[in-house]
Amino acid sequence: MDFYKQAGVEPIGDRKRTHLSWQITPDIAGQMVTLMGWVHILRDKGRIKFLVLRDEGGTIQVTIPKKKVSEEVFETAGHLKPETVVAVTGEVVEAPQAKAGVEVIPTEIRILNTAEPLPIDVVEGKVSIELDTRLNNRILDLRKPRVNAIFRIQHALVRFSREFLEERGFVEIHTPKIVAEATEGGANLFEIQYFEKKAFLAQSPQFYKQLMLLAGFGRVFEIAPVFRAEKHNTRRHINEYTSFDFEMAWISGVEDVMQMEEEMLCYAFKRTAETAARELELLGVDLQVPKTPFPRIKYVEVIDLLNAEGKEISIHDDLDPESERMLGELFPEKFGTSLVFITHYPLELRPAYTMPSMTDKGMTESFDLTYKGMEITTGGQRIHLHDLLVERFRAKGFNPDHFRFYLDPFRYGAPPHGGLGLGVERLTMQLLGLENIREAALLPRDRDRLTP
Ligand code: AMO
Repeated sequence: MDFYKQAGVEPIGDRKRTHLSWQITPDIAGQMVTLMGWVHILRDKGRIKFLVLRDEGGTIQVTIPKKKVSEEVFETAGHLKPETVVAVTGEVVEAPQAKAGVEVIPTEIRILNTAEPLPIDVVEGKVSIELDTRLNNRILDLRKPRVNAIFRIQHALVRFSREFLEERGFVEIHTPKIVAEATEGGANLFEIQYFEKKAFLAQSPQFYKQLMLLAGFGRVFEIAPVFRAEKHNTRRHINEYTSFDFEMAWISGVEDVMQMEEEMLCYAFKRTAETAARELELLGVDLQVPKTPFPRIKYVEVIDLLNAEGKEISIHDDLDPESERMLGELFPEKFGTSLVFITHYPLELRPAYTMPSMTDKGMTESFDLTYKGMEITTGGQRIHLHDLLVERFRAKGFNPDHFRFYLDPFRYGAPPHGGLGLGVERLTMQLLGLENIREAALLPRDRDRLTP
């Protein structure tokens, strides 16, 4: 059975892609090239047809004038539809009127696969559609060059952050996501049935990344999904997100962790600006490399700042979305930058494993990094002293016996350490100025969404 014939298409055969669309430039005029991709835009002017071919690198114009191409090519071109999958072989010809200054005149167009009429447009800017409709059709939505670019930029941010840590001796680890206990408090845990037992989806690699320092790794990092059963749909919460965590031993204090993060982000921003320049331009983002050190401000001072602006909030409260929005305006005025560390959170607002402050009574050696008014990182120095750790678990109302797997190793010599957790989608969202975190998640999971 010839599946290809039955589907009305052709196999790729021995054709090999020679170029990506962005590599078709005037200096290769006269060369024969083979491109593979999708029919992005089609314009039929009768005796001449234009097609814009889209591939991973962007788009390029293919021009099909009846009098310059074979009958077969002209006829095949007549069968093309939006999103038909094609292999086009042809000559690169200078064309000052085309966007790239060149176009391709085909000697062969091979239809590799057909596409049915589309539920949403892949060409942007024709009609604006609701995010929900876009997410329902996410695979097609991701084909849009601007949407695709978001994830290429995210890739660069993660790639260079990882590269930075690797060069500083951090070891990449992979810890279980099926766990026995909450790390961050019980409020937003997903419970699962684990054979005869109750288990949970990990909210964070917190306990295990710390334990790996007790296991002798010195510095570790993990980039992996974590799960939060946030009940409400907000523009900055999803129920599964990618947590970028690192943890380092032998620190003299939380300052070492903050310094590592600011240097990592500067490096990642700089290298992303260099390697994802085309994608950033497509999204109209001028990525400036921030200056180090990022400003540091204590939580108590943040509360004063907000109170002075008329916001009713006390040191015992978490920052609500309005406070964050206000800080998004106040910080650039005060510090001239939108990346600001907030430090010394009160004990009651931080998890049991956070090191209490020796200098600021009732506070902790912890921080959040805020970016354009949104928390993108939480971190801190951890308690490495067994008895203090147990005391803090009790103070938070936990039964230490349930946490023996975590607490016991601290009896046998734990190094001083600290670390952080950075939300990859939040970083991407803030860097690109996206309205909703779902735009920075390939396939977001929220209260109402479990597919695609
Ligand atoms: P925390 O709970 O503050 O800290 O989470 C760390 C970072 O993860 C991101 N984040 C989220 N992103 C999307 N959707 C959510 N529902 C969501 N919840 C959190 C934010 C946040 O700053 N174990 C600690 C980290 C540490 O101290 O190492 C923790 O998980 O960007």
